[in-house]
Amino acid sequence: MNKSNKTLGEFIIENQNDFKYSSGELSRIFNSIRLAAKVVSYKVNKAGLVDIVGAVGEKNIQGEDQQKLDVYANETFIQTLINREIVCGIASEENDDFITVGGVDNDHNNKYIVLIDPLDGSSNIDVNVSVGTIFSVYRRITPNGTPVTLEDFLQPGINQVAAGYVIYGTSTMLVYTTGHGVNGFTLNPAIGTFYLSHPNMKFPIDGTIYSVNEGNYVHFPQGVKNYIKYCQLEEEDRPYTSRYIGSLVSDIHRNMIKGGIYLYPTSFKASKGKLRLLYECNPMAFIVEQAGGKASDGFSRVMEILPTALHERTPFFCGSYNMVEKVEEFMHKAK
Ligand code: AHM
Ligand code: MG
Repeated sequence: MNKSNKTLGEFIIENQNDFKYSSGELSRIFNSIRLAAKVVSYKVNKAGLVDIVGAVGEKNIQGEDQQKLDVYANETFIQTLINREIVCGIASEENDDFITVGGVDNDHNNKYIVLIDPLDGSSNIDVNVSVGTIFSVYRRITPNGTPVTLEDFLQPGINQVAAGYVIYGTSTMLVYTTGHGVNGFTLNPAIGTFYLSHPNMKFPIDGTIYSVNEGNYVHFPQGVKNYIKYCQLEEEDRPYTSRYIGSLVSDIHRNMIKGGIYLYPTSFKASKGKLRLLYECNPMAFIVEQAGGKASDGFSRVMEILPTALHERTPFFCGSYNMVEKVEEFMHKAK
Protein backbone atom coordinates (compact mmCIF):
# COMPACT_ATOMS: atom_id res chain seq x y z
CA MET A 1 0.00 0.00 0.00
CA ASN A 2 1.20 3.52 -0.78
CA LYS A 3 2.43 4.94 2.53
CA SER A 4 0.51 8.16 2.02
CA ASN A 5 -2.69 6.11 2.11
CA LYS A 6 -1.84 4.46 5.41
CA THR A 7 -4.00 5.59 8.30
CA LEU A 8 -2.90 5.94 11.90
CA GLY A 9 -5.28 3.13 12.87
CA GLU A 10 -3.68 0.78 10.35
CA PHE A 11 -0.20 1.84 11.40
CA ILE A 12 -0.93 1.16 15.08
CA ILE A 13 -2.17 -2.37 14.29
CA GLU A 14 0.78 -3.09 11.97
CA ASN A 15 3.31 -2.00 14.57
CA GLN A 16 1.74 -3.59 17.64
CA ASN A 17 4.67 -5.96 17.99
CA ASP A 18 7.04 -3.04 18.56
CA PHE A 19 5.50 -2.70 21.99
CA LYS A 20 7.63 -4.44 24.54
CA TYR A 21 4.70 -5.96 26.40
CA SER A 22 2.22 -6.38 23.61
CA SER A 23 -1.25 -7.02 25.01
CA GLY A 24 -3.25 -4.50 23.04
CA GLU A 25 -3.47 -2.04 25.93
CA LEU A 26 -1.00 0.40 24.47
CA SER A 27 -2.77 0.29 21.10
CA ARG A 28 -6.02 1.09 22.86
CA ILE A 29 -4.39 4.03 24.64
CA PHE A 30 -3.25 5.35 21.25
CA ASN A 31 -6.73 4.91 19.85
CA SER A 32 -8.14 6.95 22.74
CA ILE A 33 -5.58 9.71 22.30
CA ARG A 34 -6.25 9.76 18.56
CA LEU A 35 -9.97 10.16 19.21
CA ALA A 36 -9.53 12.89 21.84
CA ALA A 37 -7.09 14.72 19.54
CA LYS A 38 -9.71 14.85 16.80
CA VAL A 39 -12.32 16.23 19.20
CA VAL A 40 -9.92 18.89 20.52
CA SER A 41 -8.74 19.73 16.99
CA TYR A 42 -12.32 20.40 15.96
CA LYS A 43 -12.82 22.66 18.96
CA VAL A 44 -9.52 24.52 18.50
CA ASN A 45 -10.38 25.21 14.87
CA LYS A 46 -13.69 26.71 15.93
CA ALA A 47 -12.11 28.83 18.67
CA GLY A 48 -12.41 32.06 16.71
CA LEU A 49 -16.04 31.42 15.85
CA VAL A 50 -17.61 30.63 19.16
CA ASP A 51 -17.38 32.26 22.51
CA ILE A 52 -14.79 29.88 23.88
CA VAL A 53 -11.72 32.07 23.94
CA GLY A 54 -10.70 33.78 27.14
CA ALA A 55 -9.71 32.99 30.67
CA VAL A 56 -12.22 30.97 32.61
CA GLY A 57 -11.31 32.75 35.79
CA GLU A 58 -9.38 29.95 37.46
CA LYS A 59 -5.67 29.60 37.91
CA ASN A 60 -3.88 26.31 37.36
CA ILE A 61 -1.31 24.82 39.74
CA GLN A 62 1.42 27.00 38.24
CA GLY A 63 -0.60 30.12 39.05
CA GLU A 64 -1.39 30.91 35.41
CA ASP A 65 -4.74 31.86 33.96
CA GLN A 66 -6.48 28.89 32.43
CA GLN A 67 -8.14 29.42 29.08
CA LYS A 68 -11.48 27.77 28.44
CA LEU A 69 -9.95 25.54 25.81
CA ASP A 70 -7.39 24.30 28.34
CA VAL A 71 -10.22 23.09 30.50
CA TYR A 72 -12.01 21.53 27.55
CA ALA A 73 -8.91 19.73 26.28
CA ASN A 74 -8.05 18.54 29.78
CA GLU A 75 -11.50 17.05 30.29
CA THR A 76 -11.62 15.52 26.83
CA PHE A 77 -8.30 13.66 27.08
CA ILE A 78 -8.92 12.54 30.67
CA GLN A 79 -12.50 11.39 30.10
CA THR A 80 -11.62 9.57 26.88
CA LEU A 81 -8.96 7.58 28.74
CA ILE A 82 -11.08 6.99 31.84
CA ASN A 83 -14.16 5.89 29.88
CA ARG A 84 -12.21 3.16 28.14
CA GLU A 85 -10.75 1.89 31.42
CA ILE A 86 -7.38 1.21 29.83
CA VAL A 87 -5.02 3.07 32.15
CA CYS A 88 -4.47 2.85 35.89
CA GLY A 89 -3.61 6.50 36.39
CA ILE A 90 -3.44 9.90 34.72
CA ALA A 91 -1.54 13.05 35.64
CA SER A 92 -2.20 16.33 33.88
CA GLU A 93 -0.35 19.62 33.89
CA GLU A 94 -3.71 21.24 34.62
CA ASN A 95 -4.51 19.18 37.75
CA ASP A 96 -2.86 19.50 41.16
CA ASP A 97 -2.80 15.76 41.77
CA PHE A 98 -2.83 12.56 39.76
CA ILE A 99 -6.04 10.63 39.07
CA THR A 100 -6.39 6.98 40.02
CA VAL A 101 -8.33 4.88 37.53
CA GLY A 102 -9.76 1.65 38.91
CA GLY A 103 -10.30 -0.07 35.57
CA VAL A 104 -12.71 -2.91 34.88
CA ASP A 105 -14.42 -4.02 38.13
CA ASN A 106 -12.23 -1.54 39.98
CA ASP A 107 -9.50 -4.18 40.06
CA HIS A 108 -6.59 -1.79 39.36
CA ASN A 109 -5.19 -4.26 36.89
CA ASN A 110 -4.32 -1.93 34.04
CA LYS A 111 -0.62 -1.52 33.43
CA TYR A 112 -0.10 1.95 32.06
CA ILE A 113 -0.15 5.51 33.33
CA VAL A 114 -0.47 8.55 31.09
CA LEU A 115 0.93 12.01 31.75
CA ILE A 116 -0.46 14.82 29.66
CA ASP A 117 -0.18 18.50 28.90
CA PRO A 118 -3.60 18.80 27.27
CA LEU A 119 -3.13 22.19 25.61
CA ASP A 120 0.36 23.59 25.70
CA GLY A 121 0.98 27.17 24.66
CA SER A 122 -2.60 28.09 25.38
CA SER A 123 -1.77 31.78 25.74
CA ASN A 124 -1.50 31.64 21.94
CA ILE A 125 -5.11 30.60 21.34
CA ASP A 126 -6.71 34.00 21.26
CA VAL A 127 -4.15 35.28 18.73
CA ASN A 128 -4.70 32.34 16.36
CA VAL A 129 -1.27 30.76 16.85
CA SER A 130 -0.67 27.01 16.96
CA VAL A 131 -1.01 25.10 20.21
CA GLY A 132 -0.35 21.47 21.03
CA THR A 133 -1.00 18.46 23.23
CA ILE A 134 1.91 16.52 24.70
CA PHE A 135 1.60 13.02 26.18
CA SER A 136 3.74 10.39 27.74
CA VAL A 137 3.07 6.74 28.65
CA TYR A 138 4.82 4.64 31.32
CA ARG A 139 4.29 1.21 32.81
CA ARG A 140 3.32 1.42 36.46
CA ILE A 141 6.03 0.26 38.86
CA THR A 142 3.86 -0.61 41.86
CA PRO A 143 2.17 -4.03 41.72
CA ASN A 144 -0.98 -4.57 39.65
CA GLY A 145 -4.12 -4.97 41.69
CA THR A 146 -3.40 -1.97 43.92
CA PRO A 147 -4.20 1.71 43.31
CA VAL A 148 -1.36 3.68 41.68
CA THR A 149 0.82 5.86 43.88
CA LEU A 150 2.92 8.97 43.29
CA GLU A 151 5.91 6.68 42.78
CA ASP A 152 4.37 5.42 39.54
CA PHE A 153 4.41 8.94 38.13
CA LEU A 154 7.86 9.99 39.34
CA GLN A 155 9.80 7.84 36.89
CA PRO A 156 12.72 9.09 34.84
CA GLY A 157 12.04 9.79 31.16
CA ILE A 158 14.12 6.81 30.06
CA ASN A 159 11.28 4.60 31.37
CA GLN A 160 8.79 5.99 28.86
CA VAL A 161 7.20 3.37 26.62
CA ALA A 162 5.62 5.93 24.34
CA ALA A 163 5.36 9.68 23.89
CA GLY A 164 3.83 11.98 21.38
CA TYR A 165 2.42 15.37 20.57
CA VAL A 166 -0.46 16.75 18.60
CA ILE A 167 0.02 20.07 16.86
CA TYR A 168 -3.07 22.09 16.03
CA GLY A 169 -1.53 24.16 13.27
CA THR A 170 -2.26 24.91 9.64
CA SER A 171 -3.15 21.26 9.73
CA THR A 172 -3.48 18.98 12.74
CA MET A 173 -0.69 16.46 13.12
CA LEU A 174 -0.05 13.65 15.57
CA VAL A 175 3.60 12.68 15.98
CA TYR A 176 4.63 9.81 18.24
CA THR A 177 7.26 7.28 19.19
CA THR A 178 7.22 3.94 20.97
CA GLY A 179 11.01 3.79 20.98
CA HIS A 180 11.26 2.63 17.37
CA GLY A 181 11.68 5.92 15.54
CA VAL A 182 9.23 8.75 15.08
CA ASN A 183 6.27 8.92 12.74
CA GLY A 184 3.95 11.81 11.94
CA PHE A 185 0.32 11.67 10.82
CA THR A 186 -1.75 14.48 9.34
CA LEU A 187 -5.48 14.78 9.93
CA ASN A 188 -7.80 15.01 6.98
CA PRO A 189 -10.53 16.99 8.75
CA ALA A 190 -13.11 16.28 6.08
CA ILE A 191 -13.25 12.62 7.02
CA GLY A 192 -11.62 12.69 10.45
CA THR A 193 -8.76 10.36 9.57
CA PHE A 194 -5.05 10.71 10.35
CA TYR A 195 -2.77 9.64 7.48
CA LEU A 196 0.91 8.75 7.69
CA SER A 197 2.47 11.89 6.17
CA HIS A 198 5.92 11.99 7.83
CA PRO A 199 7.31 8.45 8.10
CA ASN A 200 10.52 7.92 10.06
CA MET A 201 11.13 11.57 11.00
CA LYS A 202 14.77 12.56 11.49
CA PHE A 203 16.12 15.59 13.32
CA PRO A 204 18.85 17.13 11.11
CA ILE A 205 22.14 16.67 12.98
CA ASP A 206 22.95 20.36 12.44
CA GLY A 207 20.72 23.35 11.99
CA THR A 208 20.64 27.10 11.60
CA ILE A 209 17.60 28.05 13.69
CA TYR A 210 17.69 28.99 17.38
CA SER A 211 14.47 29.39 19.35
CA VAL A 212 14.55 31.19 22.68
CA ASN A 213 12.65 33.98 24.41
CA GLU A 214 15.40 36.55 23.99
CA GLY A 215 13.44 39.09 26.00
CA ASN A 216 14.75 37.27 29.06
CA TYR A 217 18.37 37.61 27.88
CA VAL A 218 19.57 39.71 30.82
CA HIS A 219 18.31 37.06 33.23
CA PHE A 220 19.97 34.09 31.50
CA PRO A 221 23.01 32.20 32.83
CA GLN A 222 26.32 33.31 31.30
CA GLY A 223 26.67 30.08 29.27
CA VAL A 224 23.37 30.74 27.48
CA LYS A 225 24.27 34.39 26.88
CA ASN A 226 27.55 33.31 25.32
CA TYR A 227 25.80 30.71 23.16
CA ILE A 228 23.28 33.28 21.90
CA LYS A 229 26.15 35.62 20.98
CA TYR A 230 27.79 32.68 19.17
CA CYS A 231 24.55 32.12 17.19
CA GLN A 232 24.63 35.77 16.14
CA LEU A 233 28.30 35.88 15.08
CA GLU A 234 29.11 36.34 11.40
CA GLU A 235 31.20 33.19 10.95
CA GLU A 236 30.84 29.94 8.95
CA ASP A 237 27.08 29.37 8.52
CA ARG A 238 26.20 31.97 11.16
CA PRO A 239 24.45 34.20 12.09
CA TYR A 240 21.66 31.69 12.62
CA THR A 241 18.01 32.48 12.11
CA SER A 242 15.98 33.30 15.21
CA ARG A 243 12.47 31.78 15.30
CA TYR A 244 10.37 31.70 18.46
CA ILE A 245 6.65 31.05 18.43
CA GLY A 246 6.37 30.60 22.21
CA SER A 247 4.53 27.33 21.68
CA LEU A 248 6.82 24.44 22.56
CA VAL A 249 5.27 21.87 20.23
CA SER A 250 5.32 24.23 17.23
CA ASP A 251 8.88 25.41 17.87
CA ILE A 252 10.21 21.87 18.23
CA HIS A 253 8.15 20.51 15.33
CA ARG A 254 9.54 23.20 13.01
CA ASN A 255 13.09 22.62 14.23
CA MET A 256 12.73 18.86 13.77
CA ILE A 257 11.84 19.41 10.13
CA LYS A 258 14.30 22.21 9.38
CA GLY A 259 17.10 21.69 11.92
CA GLY A 260 17.50 23.90 14.96
CA ILE A 261 17.63 24.23 18.72
CA TYR A 262 15.01 25.20 21.31
CA LEU A 263 16.20 26.72 24.60
CA TYR A 264 14.30 27.44 27.80
CA PRO A 265 17.04 28.08 30.35
CA THR A 266 16.92 29.09 33.98
CA SER A 267 16.71 32.79 34.65
CA PHE A 268 17.03 35.02 37.69
CA LYS A 269 13.23 35.03 37.79
CA ALA A 270 12.75 31.26 37.31
CA SER A 271 15.57 29.37 38.96
CA LYS A 272 14.50 26.01 37.44
CA GLY A 273 13.26 27.36 34.13
CA LYS A 274 9.61 27.27 33.15
CA LEU A 275 8.92 23.95 31.49
CA ARG A 276 7.66 20.90 33.36
CA LEU A 277 9.87 17.85 33.36
CA LEU A 278 7.07 15.27 33.32
CA TYR A 279 4.50 16.83 31.01
CA GLU A 280 6.65 18.75 28.54
CA CYS A 281 10.37 17.98 28.64
CA ASN A 282 10.50 14.19 28.97
CA PRO A 283 8.02 13.40 26.20
CA MET A 284 9.59 15.93 23.84
CA ALA A 285 13.05 14.60 24.77
CA PHE A 286 11.99 11.03 23.96
CA ILE A 287 10.65 12.06 20.55
CA VAL A 288 13.66 14.23 19.77
CA GLU A 289 16.15 11.51 20.75
CA GLN A 290 14.24 8.92 18.75
CA ALA A 291 14.55 11.23 15.74
CA GLY A 292 18.33 11.48 16.27
CA GLY A 293 18.38 14.79 18.18
CA LYS A 294 19.43 15.55 21.75
CA ALA A 295 17.72 16.93 24.87
CA SER A 296 19.63 18.32 27.83
CA ASP A 297 19.16 20.44 30.93
CA GLY A 298 22.33 22.26 29.93
CA PHE A 299 24.67 19.73 31.52
CA SER A 300 23.10 16.30 31.30
CA ARG A 301 20.43 14.19 29.63
CA VAL A 302 16.91 15.30 30.54
CA MET A 303 15.51 11.76 30.41
CA GLU A 304 17.86 10.64 33.19
CA ILE A 305 16.66 13.19 35.74
CA LEU A 306 14.96 11.51 38.71
CA PRO A 307 11.73 13.46 39.30
CA THR A 308 10.83 14.41 42.85
CA ALA A 309 7.50 16.18 42.26
CA LEU A 310 4.69 15.96 39.73
CA HIS A 311 4.96 19.57 38.61
CA GLU A 312 8.73 19.86 38.75
CA ARG A 313 10.42 22.18 36.24
CA THR A 314 13.74 21.93 34.46
CA PRO A 315 15.81 24.03 32.08
CA PHE A 316 15.46 22.58 28.60
CA PHE A 317 17.75 22.60 25.57
CA CYS A 318 16.66 20.39 22.76
CA GLY A 319 17.05 19.91 19.04
CA SER A 320 19.71 19.12 16.47
CA TYR A 321 22.34 16.92 18.08
CA ASN A 322 25.38 19.08 17.32
CA MET A 323 23.65 22.30 18.35
CA VAL A 324 22.72 20.89 21.77
CA GLU A 325 26.27 19.58 22.22
CA LYS A 326 27.50 23.09 21.45
CA VAL A 327 25.29 24.78 24.03
CA GLU A 328 26.39 22.22 26.66
CA GLU A 329 30.00 23.15 25.82
CA PHE A 330 29.18 26.82 26.50
CA MET A 331 27.37 25.94 29.74
CA HIS A 332 30.32 23.91 31.03
CA LYS A 333 32.83 26.62 30.12
CA ALA A 334 30.85 29.31 31.95
CA LYS A 335 30.20 27.19 35.04
P1 AHM B 1 2.13 26.57 29.18
O1 AHM B 1 2.25 25.12 29.55
O2 AHM B 1 1.61 27.39 30.30
O3 AHM B 1 1.37 26.78 27.91
O4 AHM B 1 3.62 27.13 28.99
C1 AHM B 1 4.51 26.46 28.17
C2 AHM B 1 4.88 27.34 27.01
C3 AHM B 1 5.63 26.62 25.93
O5 AHM B 1 4.78 26.12 24.96
C4 AHM B 1 6.48 27.73 25.37
O6 AHM B 1 7.62 27.24 24.72
C5 AHM B 1 6.81 28.55 26.57
O7 AHM B 1 5.77 28.32 27.49
C6 AHM B 1 6.85 30.01 26.27
O8 AHM B 1 7.15 30.71 27.42
P2 AHM B 1 7.56 32.25 27.38
O9 AHM B 1 6.32 33.00 27.04
O10 AHM B 1 8.05 32.53 28.77
O11 AHM B 1 8.64 32.40 26.36
MG1 MG C 1 2.43 23.35 29.00
